[in-house]
Order: sequence, then structure tokens, then C-alpha cells
Amino acid sequence: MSNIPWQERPADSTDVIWRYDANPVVKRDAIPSSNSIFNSAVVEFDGGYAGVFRCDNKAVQMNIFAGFSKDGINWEINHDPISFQAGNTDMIESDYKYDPRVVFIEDRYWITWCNGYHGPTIGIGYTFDFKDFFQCENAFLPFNRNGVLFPEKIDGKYAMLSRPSDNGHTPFGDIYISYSPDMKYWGEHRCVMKVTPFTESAWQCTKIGAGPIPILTEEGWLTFYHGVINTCNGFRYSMGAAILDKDRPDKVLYRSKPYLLSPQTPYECMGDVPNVVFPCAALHSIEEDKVAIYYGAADTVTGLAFGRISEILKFVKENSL
Ligand code: BMA
Repeated sequence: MSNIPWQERPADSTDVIWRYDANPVVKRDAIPSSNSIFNSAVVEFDGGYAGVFRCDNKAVQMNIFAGFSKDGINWEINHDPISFQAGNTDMIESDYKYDPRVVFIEDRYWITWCNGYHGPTIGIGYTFDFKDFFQCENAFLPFNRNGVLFPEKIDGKYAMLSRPSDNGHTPFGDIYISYSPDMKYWGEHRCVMKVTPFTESAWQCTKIGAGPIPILTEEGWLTFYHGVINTCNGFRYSMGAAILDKDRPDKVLYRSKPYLLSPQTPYECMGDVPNVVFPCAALHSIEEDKVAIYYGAADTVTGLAFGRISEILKFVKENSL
């Protein structure tokens, strides 16, 4: 039995994804310096869980902090940000760090994040123990966001989803995949999926970006992503899911037309940036048919939501674009 956080679907709900009833799991002031803690990533570690948290401080500087938990719900987050040593490069410049993702591959935990280098691009680092951290070459030229690694090599190469962007509050964005033999040089860039026509699925018509690490299922890579619509009240971020081909993940097999989670609760609709659900991590157990999704809510706090993997796959297949 895994001990991933779990709550059964409420009796009165027919939703394919449902929220933890004591959300948010991480409050905005969980460490003394923080203005907000959101868009954060967790993984299984050392019999419990470790995480990399985006904590914006009270000068509203964006940085990433390590944290630890026995149950995935109660978190102790370090009061100082992660300090990186040089990894596969000496060039570890970073004006800011935000929106981390974490994945274990082979022998270590890899971290990707949005790294400030003349504008946002994808930073890469690794750790073995969540104590010492090593920073590698940026994956791409600026501007890019939402770099998400696959948990295993595909055809002998590391694979990463990303979203080329601009230097501001990007009003466009499609998901691409890139490959690397060594986590340093990235290429073979291919388009995976684009925004949808407004008339077909409006919640994802402005931009889309990969969320948690894709989950390998019998149907292919289950990939949660965020989709954005530009409304008269600004951007609104929801979550959908796609199923990508196991061996050729640039091939989308199914993609949800309805959203799976959208900003509806007070903590998702009110905060520093209202109307945002932004998934960055998922714990899962294929055997127990469970997934627990961590998401940033209103760019202020971190929420948790649950689903049954088999039901999500069925929903995405039956409600596909
Ligand atoms: C994106 C990123 C995310 C943020 C989102 C909504 O461009 O900055 O960190 O959650 O906007 O503000």
C-alpha cells in the first residue's frame, strides 16, 4: 500500500477530479518570509515526501525552497531558498526561479523551473538528497516556461515538454517536446499540441502549458496541463488532461474538451492573481488507481485534488477533442 494523500470522492459529487476538503495544504505564510507559496512540486522521498516550493517573498521576489513531509499534507518548508552549486556548467546565473517540477530519473531527482536569464527560460538542476543541489545548463534560449521532464528516457534520450513564450504575461502558447542525450544539449523540437479554437473548447483557447510529470499508463502518457482563456476579467487558468503515445509522445491520442478542474472555490478565485488553478505535481499509484494532484491556487496557496486514474483515462477518451 502506498501512503499517498487520499480522500474518497464526496458522496454528492460526480466530478472526475475532486478537491481535498481541508485545502489549501500549504498556506501563503507557511514560512516567515513568504508572501505566497504556490505552483510547487512534490515527490516520494526517503519513506515520505520532499518538495520544491515556489515561495515569493514579501519583496515579491520569486525563488524555490526545499520542503519535507511524512504524509504529503503537512509540510515543513526550509526558511532559506535552495542554493545551487555548479552542475554540468559554471553558468548558473539566475535572476529568479519559479514554477518548479521534480522527477526521479535513474539515480537522482531532477528539478526544472522557470529560470530568469535575460527573461524566463527553463533551468535544470539535480539533487540526490534535497540538501545539496546542482544547477545545469538552461535547456533553451529565452523565452520559455513550463519545462516538464518525462520520468524515463524515450528511445534512449531524456525528453522534456515546454512552452515557448515571451517576456511578459504571454498571450499565446503551445506545448512542444525536445530531446537530449545528456541533459545539457536539447534538440529534435516537435510540436505536441496547440491551443483550441474558441468555439470548440474555450477554456484552453489562449495558451496551454504542461503541468505535472506525465504518468505512464496502459493507454499512454497521462499528461495534466493548464489551459487559459483571456476573459474581460483577465486570464483564467484551468486544468485538462491529454494522453500521449507511449513511444512517440509528440503524438496526442486523446485530449479533454471539457476541463477537469477550474477555479471555483474562494481560494482559487481570490488571491494575488484571481482565477488560477495551476497543477505542477502529481503523486500516483497505478495499483491503487489513485492520483493526488498539487496545484497553485490564485498564485497564493497550494491545493490538493484527487482522482481515479482509470476514470480520468475513460473521461478523457470519451470527451476528447
Ligand atoms: C504564468 C506564470 C505562473 C502563474 C500564472 C498565473 O505566466 O507566471 O507562475 O501562476 O502566470 O498568474
